[in-house]
Amino acid sequence: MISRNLCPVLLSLVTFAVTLTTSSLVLGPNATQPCVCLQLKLTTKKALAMLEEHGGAGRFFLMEQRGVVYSFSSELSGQKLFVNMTSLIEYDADVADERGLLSIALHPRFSENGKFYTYSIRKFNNVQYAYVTELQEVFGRVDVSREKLIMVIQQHNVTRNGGQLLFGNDGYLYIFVGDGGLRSTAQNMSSLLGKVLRIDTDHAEVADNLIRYYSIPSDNPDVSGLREIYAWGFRNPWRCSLDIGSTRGDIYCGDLGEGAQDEINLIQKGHNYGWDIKEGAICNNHPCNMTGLEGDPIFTYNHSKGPAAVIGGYVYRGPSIQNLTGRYLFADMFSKNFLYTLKNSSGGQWEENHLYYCDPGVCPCHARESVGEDYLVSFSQDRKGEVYLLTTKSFTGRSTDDRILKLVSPNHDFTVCQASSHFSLWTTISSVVISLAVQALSKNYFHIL
Ligand SMILES: [Ca+2]
Repeated sequence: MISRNLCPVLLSLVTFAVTLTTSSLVLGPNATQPCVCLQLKLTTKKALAMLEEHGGAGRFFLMEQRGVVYSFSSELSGQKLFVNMTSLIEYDADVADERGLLSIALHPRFSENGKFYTYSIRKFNNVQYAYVTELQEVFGRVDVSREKLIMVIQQHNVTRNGGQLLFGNDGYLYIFVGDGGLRSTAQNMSSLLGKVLRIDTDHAEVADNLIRYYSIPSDNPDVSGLREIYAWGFRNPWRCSLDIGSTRGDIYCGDLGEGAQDEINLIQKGHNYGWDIKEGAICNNHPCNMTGLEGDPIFTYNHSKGPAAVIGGYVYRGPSIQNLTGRYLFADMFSKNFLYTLKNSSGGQWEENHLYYCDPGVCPCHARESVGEDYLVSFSQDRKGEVYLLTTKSFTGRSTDDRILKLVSPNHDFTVCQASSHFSLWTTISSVVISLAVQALSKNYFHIL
């Protein structure tokens, strides 16, 4: 008799619980905004890059700023040390150091030739330089002592080191160099600082009676300056990426401003992106001489709400979050509640939206992480086009539980999680029923149940 009479109560409690949860389904803090869930993939120590090998065994490589690269299987398991460059580079884990190992790029035919490239900050005779080097995996091992120096660029400060490497659709290596802490360098065409450089690493050539391990692509722009220069006028390009779904090979880049505006740029050959004549859309000199500034940012934002540091991301090309397809995702290190998305509208305008993190209650059971108080320092994209956030708990290099979080689509229907929510839902229902029964018995109300 008890069970028969309890049924309507149980049913209404379950309906109530489901209604509560579905009311916030797939909506962010603002009910009109879409949101994404986060799945923990790896725990690391200040990782700044994660790459997936094209072909071969399909390994992943995870690069930590302190100078270590690990390899993982295609399922992101089986961690192995791949390269340790800690003794070569300048990096102080006790402070918020912007130096260290800042980028690696796999050669387009890495699975055949084992070649990859690094960008790191080092010292030589007590002077600081950005080093671009080539290393090679031979029979599963990388001998750091056999690295080839591709390029060495003097830095004037410990900050604004830039430091992205990537291979374009054209097979050439793109190198994103900060102004090195000396703002006048970005418009100086005799300096490699404050530039995007493009080189051919497959062909060595003789220059000034010396062999160098790269050549200049014949269609690099004619800039009446150093021939490595592909685009210029950058302050501190931080995290640049190739859109793997673009046949043109579009390259996007975040560029950190001085104190007023940060910006996102779409990199085009021979364009001047403004620094230090402009910061974002703001002119630094009066009267403003905009002659020759063709590289307008596609998006700028003010530092009006406090500290800001743009973190360039990726164009989402994964199969699992369909409403993000073709949108460029990026972030600011200090905006902890949302990502930015940019999409080129049919009218050619760039439309910006916020992408919030979902309430965990509407996320799949395996994807209920939150960014919390962590700082987002970089992004990653796998070969399928899925996007990952690289977060850290601290500006120093001492935190050990930094995270790699994969963006995951929220549920379209309410799902009770087997391990936790299912248990807690029934625990809640049971305790409510027992409490009602105890009250009923104690007050002799049993007949109304
Ligand atoms: Ca600019």
